[in-house]
Amino acid sequence: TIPVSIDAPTWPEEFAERYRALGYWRGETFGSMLHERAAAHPDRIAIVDGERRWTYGELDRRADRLANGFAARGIAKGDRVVVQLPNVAEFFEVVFALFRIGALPVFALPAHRETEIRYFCEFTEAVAYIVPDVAAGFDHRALATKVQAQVPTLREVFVVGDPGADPAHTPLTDVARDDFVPYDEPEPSDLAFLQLSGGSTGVPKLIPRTHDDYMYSLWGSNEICAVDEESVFLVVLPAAHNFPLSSPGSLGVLYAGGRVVLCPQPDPETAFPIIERERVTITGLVPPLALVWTDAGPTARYDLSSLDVLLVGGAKFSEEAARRVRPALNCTLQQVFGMAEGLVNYTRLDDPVETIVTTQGRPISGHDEVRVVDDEDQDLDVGETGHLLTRGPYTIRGYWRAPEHNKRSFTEDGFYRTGDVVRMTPTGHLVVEGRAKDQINRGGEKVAPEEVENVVLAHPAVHDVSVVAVPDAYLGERTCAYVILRADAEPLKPVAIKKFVRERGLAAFKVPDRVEFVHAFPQTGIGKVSKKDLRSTAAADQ
Ligand code: J2J
Repeated sequence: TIPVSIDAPTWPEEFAERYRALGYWRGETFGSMLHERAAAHPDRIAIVDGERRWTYGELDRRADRLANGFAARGIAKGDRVVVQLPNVAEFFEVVFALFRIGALPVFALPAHRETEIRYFCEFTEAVAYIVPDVAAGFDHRALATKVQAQVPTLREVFVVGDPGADPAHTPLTDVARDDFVPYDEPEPSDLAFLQLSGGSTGVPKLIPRTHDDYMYSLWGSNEICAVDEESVFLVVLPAAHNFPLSSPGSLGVLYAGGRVVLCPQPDPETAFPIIERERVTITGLVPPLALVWTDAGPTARYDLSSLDVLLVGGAKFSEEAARRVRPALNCTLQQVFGMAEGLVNYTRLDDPVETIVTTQGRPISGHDEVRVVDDEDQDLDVGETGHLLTRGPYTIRGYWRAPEHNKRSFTEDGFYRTGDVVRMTPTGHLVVEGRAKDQINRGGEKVAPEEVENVVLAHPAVHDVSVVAVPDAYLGERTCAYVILRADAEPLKPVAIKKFVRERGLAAFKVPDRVEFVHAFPQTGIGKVSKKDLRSTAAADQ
């Protein structure tokens, strides 16, 4: 049986001992790691954000000063702090300060809006929320004011940039202080942060990651992706997402003593000049962006020759698109199939080209246990397609404060049910064939239909709704909401539903791409809505 602590199940002691004995868990914390790097090479550049360049020494000092300031304001080990920052240098100052005092960042994405942020703050009983002033044209301070009025635990709002008019908001620059304020430091086995799950349920699940386990995923990734102190990593995707954070991501590169360069926008016009100027060696993209980059590569007016490795993951990268990477960008493609819950698979840099373009890689660790099973949890043979279950040194044993959900998402003996449908090749590489979870993968951004359905159902004219995936040449999948209006409702335009979802404060990527009005849903044999039939209808109607 899985020992269930109040907040999150953890590894049984025998597993923890094994992972330590094998040298996977090195007994480091993020706080100590940065101190060590800063002591070893204080003058090396750690973070580049536009014209700003912070050395390891400076990042370390900034994190220390901010840790003092947070501690002075009563933020303590175990407290949750919702962090919603775009790709700016302060993201690292903030998270390392929180890591140092053992407070847990909750990694919101810049696209999240009122519904998601209020939920994160309420559910985690967050004591603070950290925002930019305005990002991508959206005023996060106004959102913070609203959320603070609704969530009593939320004592503090810290703003990166102009704090604006709300007297309850504090500019981040006012928090840092030089005098040491004592605080209780975290242990390597303690939680470091809460990451967000892509989700298939009404509300996103929170993923509890420890210093020990996450740090292993970083240096394990570094070995596989050849990241070292010469590496220059470009953060193109939102910095807080698990992929650009850890595979090998900004934190992996900082672990290795390399350089992290922040990219404010993912388009080639923004990214290519930065690659040229900073001599970027490695970056990670979701498939739709990889398509845009490979289209733009051959005629680019910028020198991209420093780029060695392009990681592509988050959603299935088609073989055809994968073959275009080297000719277009003259770098090695590394496919990555990962999840914020843990398991990360990579194609290896020296794999044969056929393996690189036709598989999604193999696990980081020799002690990642991977099972491919049928609907009855019976193991299948190599080459057969089934459900992927996994357990290992950096895969969680349960979501945070979700005991009921955990019974469904994990087996009795602690394997995580990924919801992915895969096939294993004789070399141990995985090919993602599909999905069994009710989730839409919109170009790497995950949409839980139930979450969107719940919002649409709140519309007074809506009787019922079902949200399904529609195939899309660019994004892989897009979303379509099938809506049944109330018998007495006036006819509506699709845009009215989209507007309603947006105004309710859901991230823009969750607003249905298409809305169709119908009189009934196809049913399964047992009288449930048949999403399978709806998906076929949606695909045929395109
Ligand atoms: C098909 N599906 C994929 C791939 C993820 C590295 C890379 C990605 C993520 C990530 C991550 C896929 N082909 N190459 O955290 O560290 C789908 C699967 C998986 C889900 C996880 C990382 N790569 N997927 O995407 O938590 O369905 O993490 O279970 O956002 O994305 O989503 P997420």
